[in-house]
Amino acid sequence: MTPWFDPTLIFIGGAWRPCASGETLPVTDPSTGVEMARIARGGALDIDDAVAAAEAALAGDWGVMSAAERGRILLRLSHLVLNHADQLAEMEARDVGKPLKQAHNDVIALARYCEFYGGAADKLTGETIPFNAGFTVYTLREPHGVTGHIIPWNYPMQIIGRSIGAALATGNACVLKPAEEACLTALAFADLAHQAGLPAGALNVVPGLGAEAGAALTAHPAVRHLSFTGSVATGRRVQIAAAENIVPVTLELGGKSPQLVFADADLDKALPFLVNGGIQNAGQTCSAGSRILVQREIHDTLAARMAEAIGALRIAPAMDDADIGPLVSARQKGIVERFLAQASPDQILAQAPLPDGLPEGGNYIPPTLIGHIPPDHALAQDEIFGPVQVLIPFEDEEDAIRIANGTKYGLVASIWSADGGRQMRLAKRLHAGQVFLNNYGAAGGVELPFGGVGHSGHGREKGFEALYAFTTLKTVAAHHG
Ligand code: TXE
Repeated sequence: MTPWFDPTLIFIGGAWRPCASGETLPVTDPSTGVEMARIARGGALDIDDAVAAAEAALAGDWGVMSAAERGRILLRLSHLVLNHADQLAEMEARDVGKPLKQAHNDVIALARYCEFYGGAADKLTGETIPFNAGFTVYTLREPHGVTGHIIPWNYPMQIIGRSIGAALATGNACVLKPAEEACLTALAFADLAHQAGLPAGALNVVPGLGAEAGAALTAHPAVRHLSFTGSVATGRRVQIAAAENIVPVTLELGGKSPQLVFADADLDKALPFLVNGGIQNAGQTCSAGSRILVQREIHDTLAARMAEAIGALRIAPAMDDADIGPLVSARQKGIVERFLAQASPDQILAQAPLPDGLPEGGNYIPPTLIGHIPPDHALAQDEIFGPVQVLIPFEDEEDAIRIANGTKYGLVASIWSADGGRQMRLAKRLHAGQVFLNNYGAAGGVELPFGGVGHSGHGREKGFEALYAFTTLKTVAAHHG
């Protein structure tokens, strides 16, 4: 698969060009370990140019474009994404190792974000405020200006859709720094946005290393909003950089999300969600349901059923479209292997064997269920970001809540139970930005506000909430006597 654009270039001011250093970085196919392309090693000079191009767009056509017209561009972009679905899905599958079907789902989600935010662009309104006699007071929702977007490698298209879609709908001009492991679909998206009629400079894409292009973007004084999805450690750096320039920041930093399974749960319905919540995208999902908390009386039954389901999972290179592909990089594989090494043999409740014939250089990890560990064990506390789940028993509601809320994270959670009262009671008490009752993930729902508490971050993306995050509110008070 050869991209229809030159991936060694960066996209600034509506045009392709080499990065200032002229250097490139390798793109490795995670399924095989073989180099498949090269991308630009953008740096501080390129970020300066990208920010200048974004400022020029705001001072030009983009800055005065009506909300309705911005929406139409996003709707055209949505169609273009769908028209290129097969190419985008294959590009992503080869680039990050996700099974082709999952990559296709990501394309559909990207198109849906463009559709949702395209439709919403001209629906965001201010309000009039009753005030003293002789005054008329109203509010205006205005774009921040230049926005910086730092994107990870696990769901590049979905995260670009939710972040760039909302920022463009509200009239910001964006500088996007994709993850060094996953730049191809970001560049493709910029090209499609250009084809859709997005004015030059409204979206600029600078691939490069986090410590170089990423750090330069977060430190740039003309960037007026930062959105970041990634690790807690880098998120902390991004927030510090934002503090230096006094700009708002949205952080989505992953989690260790619990799924609470009570003895009265419909296990037939729950089982696919319990397993898939942990292994989807080889577990490299911020909202992975990686902690299964189960009421003690059904612990052994659930352990046996999960072991059976995990044992039947198919693992293969991304383009073979099995249940699980490789992890994104040898580095990520190393992180997960180090976690797995902390489990003793009697703590491995289930592990799907890796099939014969997998390419030698691929980053494959067998899906694994771990048990017989205390809730404060590192395997039950830390984000592993691989196809590894832990199973922990609880006694009753109090115990379940104590364990569920007992990590530094709080992104999502689910409750599996037939008792409606219990669902309502516990949904209020869970530390999480989203709670699912007898389901997991709500099929991704682009309409649903998403974000965390605690070390999972702050601010909300997706849905209408994101439009508020990408605007600043101005109050106008007119005294007319
Ligand atoms: O993340 P980083 P990494 C978690 C997951 C994973 C761990 C490490 O647990 O094992 O993070 O992954 C850019 N200034 N998540 O190292 O470093 C970088 O180029 C500005 C959870 O890949 O956070 C990339 O674009 N930017 C997560 C992005 O930050 C910098 C998704 C993410 O990289 C930078 C990914 C810097 N100094 C990993 N350093 C989720 N929430 O879904 C790096 N970057």
